[in-house]
Formats: sequence, C-alpha cells, structure tokens
Amino acid sequence: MTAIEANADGLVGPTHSYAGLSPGNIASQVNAGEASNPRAAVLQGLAKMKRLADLGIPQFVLPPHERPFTPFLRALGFSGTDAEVLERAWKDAPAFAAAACSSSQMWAANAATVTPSVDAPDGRVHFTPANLVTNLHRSLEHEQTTRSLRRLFPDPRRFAVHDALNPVAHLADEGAANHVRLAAEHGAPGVNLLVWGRDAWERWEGKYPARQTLEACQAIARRHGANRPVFARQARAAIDGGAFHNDVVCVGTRTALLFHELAFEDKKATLDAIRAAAEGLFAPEFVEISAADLPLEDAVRSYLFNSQLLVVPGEDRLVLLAPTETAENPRAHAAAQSLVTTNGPIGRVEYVDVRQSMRNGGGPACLRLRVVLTEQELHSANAFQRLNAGLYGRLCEWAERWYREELRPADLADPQLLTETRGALDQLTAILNLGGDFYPFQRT
Ligand code: SUG
Repeated sequence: MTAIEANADGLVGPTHSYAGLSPGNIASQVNAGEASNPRAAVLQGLAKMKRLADLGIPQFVLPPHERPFTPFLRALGFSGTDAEVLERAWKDAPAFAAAACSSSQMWAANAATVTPSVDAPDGRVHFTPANLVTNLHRSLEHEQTTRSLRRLFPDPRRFAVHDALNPVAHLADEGAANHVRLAAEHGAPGVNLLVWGRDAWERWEGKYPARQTLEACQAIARRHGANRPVFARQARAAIDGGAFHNDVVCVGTRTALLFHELAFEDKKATLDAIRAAAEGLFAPEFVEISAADLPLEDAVRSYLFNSQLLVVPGEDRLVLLAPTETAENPRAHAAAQSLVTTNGPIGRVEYVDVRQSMRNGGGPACLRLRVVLTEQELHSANAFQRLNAGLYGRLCEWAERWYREELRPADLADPQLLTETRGALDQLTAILNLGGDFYPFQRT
C-alpha cells in the first residue's frame, strides 16, 4: 500500500505567552515572565507549514483552542459575566487563571498518538488524544482536541478518534511526542516505539515530572490494536536533564532512528527490541549521537532532536528540518553537519525559525502531529484545513488583524483580550469551515 505522511500543525493562539507553566521544561522556566510576540509566533508557525506544503508534503492546520477558557474557571466556582469570571479568577486564583489562558495546544505533537491504518487490524487510522494530566494548563486541552480531530477526520469508516485515556496520573499521556513509528515505507507495516518515563505504581523520585506512564502506552497500543509495539523506558537522566518528552532526544522516520546516547534507560534492550520487532519487514538504521559529541545539556538547549525528519518527494535521503537554535550551538551544528557527511539515511539539514515557540520549549517537531494516510484517507480529511497558497494568505491576513505584537503574562488579565480572541476564533471557524458551534463560547 502506498501512503504519505501528512502533518497537522497547531496554529499558535492569540494568547501565546511566557507564563512559566511547565516544570521540567527548561525553556518555559527560563523565559517565564518575558514578553511574547503572538503575531510573530503564529506567522513563524505558518511559514513552517508553508515550507512543508511547498516541498509537496500535505499540511493541515489545527485551530487554536478557546482561551481564556472561562468554562474551566466557572467550574471552579467563579461566576458572573465572562469578564467578571476572569477578573475574579485573576484576583483569587491567578495560577488557575494563567492555566486557562495558555496557548499550549499549538504543540500538536502532544495532541494525540496516531496509529496508521496499515498497522491497525480494523484498517482504520486510530487516534488517542493525549490527556496531558501532568500539567494543569495542558490538561484543559483534550476535549477540544478530540473535537478538532473529529472535524479534521470526519469519516468514522476510515478514522477512529477515541476519547482520551482517563485523566488520572496512572494513565498520564503526552501523545505522539513519545511515539516513533519506523517502517520500510510510510505505507508498509511498521514498528511502533512507545516511550514511557515511569510506571504507574512506582514512587517517582526524579527531579522533574515523568509525564508518560508505561500503562498509558500499553492501553493505547491495546485499544488501537497497534501491531508490533515496542515499549521503552526513557532514561531518568534525560528527564532530569530537561527532556520532558522523548522527542527532545529522539526522532525517527522510515527506517531511521536518530537518538541521543542518553535517550533510553536501557539502550541495548531498546535497540534489540526494535530489531526483533522489525524482523522480516526492514532493517532499522540506528543513528546515535554520543554525549561526548553533544552533551545532553546542548541537546536540550539546541533541540537538534526536535527536528522534523522528512521524506521529501523526489529525494532518496531524508531531510532534517531543525530549529535555528541548532545552527547557533557549535556542538549541535557540528553534530548536524556530521549526519550529512557520513553516508547515513539523512541527506540534508535545513533550518527553520520558530523562536517564539522554542522559548516555551517547542521546536519544529513539537508543532506538528504526523499522520500517515493513504490517498483515500487524505482526500476524506477536511479540505478547508489543508494549507495551500490561498489558505496561507488568508491566515496571514487574519493573524495581522487579530494578533498582538507584544503580550506580557500580566496582559492575560486584560478583558479586551477575551474580546479579541473570540473575534479571531469566530473568523477562523469560517475560514476553516469548522461549523458555527466548534468552540464552547459559540454555543452559548
Ligand atoms: O508541554 N510548553 C510545552 C512544550 C511542549 C513541547 N512539545 C513537545 N516536546 N512535543 C510543554 O511543556 C509552556 C507554556 C508556558 O509556560 O506558558 C508549555 O506548555
């Protein structure tokens, strides 16, 4: 079967800000309190999407969520008009108010775990939206994400968009950021590597939270019927070093797995298990970067591994689309260059500016959800969300109209921001043809 790998990127929302909401995510902590530029952020994201679309890779847009999210604050007992709810929440419970304003849905690698139809026994593409329970602000995403994926992939004969796993710590799940699929070709049967940080029942004593449990990975593989799952433990040292998701130290596609020496708790067992699962299908190509060449600290700071590893139509070798921060870090840059000069699976490295997102710990790979689709599946997705030159132009104009060029965390309390974001989202629902009831505020 032939298939392609499409990307669905999260569109940055108008409340993109540096509120320091993610412990263990070093960039989010270091930049806490700084002013953001939501307009630059959304335009950077759109430019990246356009670049992929121009390479001939199908690109979809996932709409931002309703923020500030007043239903969450109402559920905590704040009442009155929406403006009053916000004002009261900022006064009495500022941490909850800040969580209700985050634009963190932009990191679509955390939207869901995806199993392509070729790997699922019922021949459908399966999605489990991530419950993201580890961080308060992210735990507010999964319901809207589920709605969003059902809008993008509406045909239940081809797509199974499950509900998120129960939102409890035992089943903590962060989606595709901890999943890598390897296969001879996108359309061929694959091996599904699911990386977890802790066991649901162990006492976690790491410096930072481990956001994914083994039990969550197992439940997802089970409900998707995913063939050839490999469960691997993420190295505790990697989590302690700021790799809050596996995709901060590892990326893979087709037969290539690029990873940092310290990515897995038991590297040999992990690679052996991948080889065994791939037996008879393909020979995995392991590309390891040592801690001597690239200390973990530089890997986390430069986000070399948070690159998009792309199969570009017409090119034999893979293209690595890395953040500009990789080029600016001498060790990471040298490591990236050496990938190309050796005769390995990666033929070219390109760089992309997603600085606004990077300052919250989100590189190119965080911003996209990969979905392997057959031709028919691709054509049954909502075409209004597929990026082409026309949609790109419309979304740039829309962003110029609604997005601020400067937003400080304190500005999130501005009642005018609520009016602006709703205006922006109303217009966006029309542009992407999402229907008039896509956001909760549109239903009241
Ligand atoms: O979950 N940052 C996100 C970054 C997610 C990156 N995704 C992947 N690695 N796939 C997170 O830590 C920061 C928001 C703030 O601090 O305002 C934040 O949520």
